[in-house]
Amino acid sequence: MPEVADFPIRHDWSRAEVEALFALPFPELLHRAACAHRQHFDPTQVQVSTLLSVKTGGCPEDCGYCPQAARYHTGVEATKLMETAAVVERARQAKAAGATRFCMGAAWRSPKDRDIPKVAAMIREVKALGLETCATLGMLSSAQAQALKDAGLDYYNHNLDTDPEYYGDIIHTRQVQDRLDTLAHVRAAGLKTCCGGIVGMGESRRQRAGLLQTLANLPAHPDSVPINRLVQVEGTPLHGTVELDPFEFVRTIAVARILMPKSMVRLSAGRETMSDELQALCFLAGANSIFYGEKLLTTGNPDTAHDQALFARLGLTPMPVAEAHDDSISACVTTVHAGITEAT
Ligand code: SAM
Ligand code: DTB
Ligand code: SF4
Repeated sequence: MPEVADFPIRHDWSRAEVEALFALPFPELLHRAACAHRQHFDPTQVQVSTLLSVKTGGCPEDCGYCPQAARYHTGVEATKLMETAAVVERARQAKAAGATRFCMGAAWRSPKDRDIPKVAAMIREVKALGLETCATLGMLSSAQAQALKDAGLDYYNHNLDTDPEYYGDIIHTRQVQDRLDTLAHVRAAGLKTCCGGIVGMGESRRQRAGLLQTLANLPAHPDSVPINRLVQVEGTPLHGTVELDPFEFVRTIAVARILMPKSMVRLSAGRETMSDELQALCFLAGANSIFYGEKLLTTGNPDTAHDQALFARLGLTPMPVAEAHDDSISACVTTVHAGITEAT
């Protein structure tokens, strides 16, 4: 019986190593992921974020999965940037419902400089409610990243979305390097990064491994790693893609947890069509963050009452903000190791 190794923070993962993790027997993979999870987190706590689309639809990009791209006929109506007061009211409601982080999304390729003061005002007021703030607005210049940081932004979400090898099959209007440049600007401004991708877009396991390898080999592991399961929307090129095996989705969560043990791994888009049992497996595999609230950006998410009941049935509790990145929990791993030793 192999020893369960410790889970160091590494940035030099090879594709073969990541593929080997994917190929482990399911119980062994989940066990390793659960150990990695316990090294830095209390596995009963789940971070809870709420999303709001502050500017919907009409996007000039061609991301093949996205209902907000103007070129696809998905029925999503384009709107202008919301007024600050309306955004703050939604943030207040999210806080009252139990969210600790509020993420504002805009269907932009990148914000115009004239948009930044408006978004900055939203960030300042949402932050003043005592919520963590997150924004996802497309590509940012370094000056824009700094302006958002100065307004009180905590996290910036910008995804790699898929393996660099598969990227050209999904998006043609911006390159992987553009995304890496934005992430560098975000890190340089002192913002925390939220960066992940989508699975179930017809990629191979090797390409899922490539996405996670690329995320883990970034100069710093993203603080949050959203793993989205493709929400198939009629009118987008990816509508009709063969569904991913649910166990393969769980494996993706587990490998993300092992590669990035200190990051929040978010069970992100796609929960609305997941069973409670599948979500429970994802939490066992090391997911410790969700989007909470009945809408993502334009598509649905489980009812809050359903999520509250699921947390109660599984003995999960919302993670208080200060608990993130608590290194003092590593003793749990020792306990698990001891259990293995005794059992063998
Ligand atoms: N427009 C900005 C951008 O693309 O950077 C920010 C908003 S964009 C909607 C944020 C992320 O949502 C995308 O990078 C993608 O990972 C995710 N997303 C969009 N449509 C999705 C879908 N149908 N299923 C799963 N995730 C999706
Ligand atoms: C992320 O990785 N997933 C969220 C958030 N970051 C912005 C968005 C999911 C969008 C799902 C499709 C929609 O609702 O439009
Ligand atoms: Fe536009 Fe973002 Fe959708 Fe791509 S993912 S089409 S950039 S809103």
